[in-house]
Amino acid sequence: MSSQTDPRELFERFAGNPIIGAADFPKMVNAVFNPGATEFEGRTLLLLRVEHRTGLSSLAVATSDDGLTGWEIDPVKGLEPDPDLREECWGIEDPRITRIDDEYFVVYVGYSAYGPLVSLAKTRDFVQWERCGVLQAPEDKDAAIFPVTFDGRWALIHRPVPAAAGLGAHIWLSFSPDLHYWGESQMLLTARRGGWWDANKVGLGPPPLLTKDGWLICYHGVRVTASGSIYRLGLALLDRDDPSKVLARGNEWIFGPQAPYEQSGDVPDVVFPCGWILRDDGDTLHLYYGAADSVVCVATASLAQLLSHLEVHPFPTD
Ligand code: BMA
Repeated sequence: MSSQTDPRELFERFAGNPIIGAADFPKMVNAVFNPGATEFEGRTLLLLRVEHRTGLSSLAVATSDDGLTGWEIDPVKGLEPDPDLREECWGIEDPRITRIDDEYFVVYVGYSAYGPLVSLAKTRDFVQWERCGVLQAPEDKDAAIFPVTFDGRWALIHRPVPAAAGLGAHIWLSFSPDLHYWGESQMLLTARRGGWWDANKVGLGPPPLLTKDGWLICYHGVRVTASGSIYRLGLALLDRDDPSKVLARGNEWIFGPQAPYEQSGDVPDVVFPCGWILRDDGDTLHLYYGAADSVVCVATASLAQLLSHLEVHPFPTD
């Protein structure tokens, strides 16, 4: 299949994909994928999940002037798992960055011996970190906080997995007065069932993005097939003042594995974004994603086109 993006697609793959791979690291590593993204000191900063040749992951930083080319791996910045913390004894993964003033709130997956969980660390420079502890117990992942509070409460999107088999894994919303104690947990976006592309398992991609129509959500849906899982992306829109209200959700996936670097790798047929950046023109959106759990890629969309897409896709049935 051609790696050229069909002109009818909403996202266009960067011709220079993959933008970062294992060979870009001075030390031998297995794979680099699932990056968080933000702007830092006038440059694009990606917080990369680096999977070492132990199988365990840590977070490293790469920066670029234009967000597409000239990526430089930073020798100092990044976050290592703390060997004294049981909640991340098997590494740290899949960071989502929310910038609030000059502080970056990084929600990441801690891989504990009791399952994956959701942790938070804060930084101002990606060198010094303040760990804020576990936000959600296992099994939970695919989480990010909103950059604003709602009636004085912080809001976290996350994806717990029920212990009972066959119930699906759905996206939840929880609130906190202090980023420490979380409650008021409620279902936000359910995995659909049956033949849908996002049947049985969904999870948040990048942190929610405030737009003129509300909070734009990009989420992954997992389709299980005879030859493995396919991770694709869909869109939804949440109310600006009450993020528990889902205003729209697309029926069709808007991005899926098509290019060779997405279809083959350690885990074939995976596109998995943890970050996106809306550029200064207010419309160009760069989506940063891991492809096939092996490399880091970028794709570009028009925010206006994503919002119009949702307008013509009424809230679906399941
Ligand atoms: C998910 C996460 C991601 C990974 C994806 C595909 O459950 O663990 O880190 O990219 O599976 O393997």
